[in-house]
Amino acid sequence: MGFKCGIVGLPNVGKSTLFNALTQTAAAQAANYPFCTIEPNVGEVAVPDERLDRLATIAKSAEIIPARMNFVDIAGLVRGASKGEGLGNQFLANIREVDAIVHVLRCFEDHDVHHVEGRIHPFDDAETVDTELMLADLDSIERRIVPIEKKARAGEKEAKEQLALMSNALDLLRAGRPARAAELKPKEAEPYRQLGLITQKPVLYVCNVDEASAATGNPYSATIEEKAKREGAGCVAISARIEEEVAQLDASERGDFLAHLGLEEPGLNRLIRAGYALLGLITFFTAGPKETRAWTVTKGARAPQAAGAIHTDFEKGFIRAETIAYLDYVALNGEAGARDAGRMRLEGKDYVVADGDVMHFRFSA
Ligand SMILES: Nc1nc2c(ncn2[C@@H]2O[C@H](COP(=O)(O)OP(=O)(O)O)[C@@H](O)[C@H]2O)c(=O)[nH]1
Ligand SMILES: [Mg+2]
Repeated sequence: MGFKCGIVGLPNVGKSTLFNALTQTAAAQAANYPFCTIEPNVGEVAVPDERLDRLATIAKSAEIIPARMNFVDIAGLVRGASKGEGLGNQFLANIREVDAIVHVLRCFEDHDVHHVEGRIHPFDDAETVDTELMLADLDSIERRIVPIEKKARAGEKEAKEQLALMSNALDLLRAGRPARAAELKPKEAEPYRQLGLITQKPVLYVCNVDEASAATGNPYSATIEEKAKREGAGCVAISARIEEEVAQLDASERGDFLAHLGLEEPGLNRLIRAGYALLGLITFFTAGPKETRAWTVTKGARAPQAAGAIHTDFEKGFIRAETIAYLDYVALNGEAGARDAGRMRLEGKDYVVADGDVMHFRFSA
């Protein structure tokens, strides 16, 4: 499965440092589960979820298999990228492929690390990046809209609908607003997404702060947090430097190192979870003696689709899903306890899966 978050930002803000920390951590965990690096700039990471450990203890599982997602280190975003500057065209091709955008902003001062604009100002940096992305979208829509207009004038119904959505995006972009600001009817959401606009993809700001501010953020990151709130975007403050160091430590050394910095867990865990949520993904579990495993579905998925995440046969022959909410499973000490207490539900094909459901599928082969 290929849910991907693309890491973007101006040069020297810490994208590759962050990406390397992410993949090193994943490589360190690779002993536990099958792992692959797809391409040098694409890394697959496990989604940290403490519920897995609790379920595995109760189910006495031999193995734990976490959910996974991908991060892509997308290089080449500079002023003018939308017009092909720097690695412009390749940059645009790479970013069109991802499902969500992780936008890294430099919120640390360090005279040894050159800033492309010569000053630390994450808010302005964000605008510079946003502007490039909006220009790229504007260019793409303006090129594609002409033939659609012709078809719409000729009375083609589908073209008319598409034209309306394109015009909607065009108005926003011309007003300097991202395509994701569109107010859509539910049935328009999917065709709008199909337009493939970069600024329609959900965004998460990552404030790369100095080491001393890793636990609290700093005044720079505060400006971005406010911006994110206004836009309904996600925001995480992190120190890429620290994450790089943490990634190189043994699991046994990590706890002390993090505690010393006032952190409960690596910032990467927060980043990965935020990325997962940004992609609109939720987790359901299967738990048994062999393994406890996290599975991924998009929010709103129904029980047969969840079954299909495990095996297509499960989806085709779906009969019902024995479902226990995570909290019930833990409180009642597992499947037998939950069943006895009447907390195991038999759900049918219209059931919308809830995050944390522990599921067992009945199907006919
Ligand atoms: N002081 C400090 N330097 C950092 C931090 N993150 C990255 N750097 C340095 O900034 C430079 C550029 O980082 P890099 O990850 O290659 O940036 P990219 O161009 O966005 O991929 C490197 O020399 C990093 O060591 C940080 O959190 N603090
Ligand atoms: Mg880089």
